[in-house]
Amino acid sequence: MGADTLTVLSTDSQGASDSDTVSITVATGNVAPINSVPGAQSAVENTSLAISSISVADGNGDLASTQLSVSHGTLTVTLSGGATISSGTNGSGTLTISGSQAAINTTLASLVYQGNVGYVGADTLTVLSTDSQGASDSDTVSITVATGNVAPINSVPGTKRCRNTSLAISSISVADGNGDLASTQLSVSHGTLTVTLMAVRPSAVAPTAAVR
Ligand SMILES: [Ca+2]
Ligand SMILES: [Ca+2]
Repeated sequence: MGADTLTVLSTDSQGASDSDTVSITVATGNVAPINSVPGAQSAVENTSLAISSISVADGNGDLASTQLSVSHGTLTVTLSGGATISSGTNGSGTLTISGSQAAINTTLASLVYQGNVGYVGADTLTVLSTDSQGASDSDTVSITVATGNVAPINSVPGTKRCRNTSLAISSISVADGNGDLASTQLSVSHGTLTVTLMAVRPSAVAPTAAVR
């Protein structure tokens, strides 16, 4: 690529001649944009996740837009450098960022994903970049949305009565919705508590407690 010159030299049988030149400019051929995307992402239910490492480059500098879309959440960017949302809506499941390559990349660096309310499972972020001549590159980023934390819930019986005798209280249990129960503390003010330690199921503790 670059400049070239075509020279035309015509000569007759007596040596008279004419020479002319034609300037030729060889332009760069179009190349498609190339996305750079991160590996699989892990999100938590009802919690936003910044995904800042997406960028795009076009070898001949004519990037036009980058479309982002997910199926089970919303995408939000902060527009900068003159970038605009040319299609879709900021804060929705799909949006297209248009502008210069620098503006698109600065805007992409601000991307935040959040799964739909209560959504737990797999999602896919699709990144589709297109240049002014219609060449494009499409990549995907896997997102796994895990269950958010929920507090343990105790189950306890109603009022218990006893007098100078031990009392078995066998109907206390506890459950944690996302299975990360760590401990259960039991206490009384005017007696003692005794439990028999045993193999414990992850979601339920059923001690034998006695108040004396
Ligand atoms: Ca191009
Ligand atoms: Ca929990």
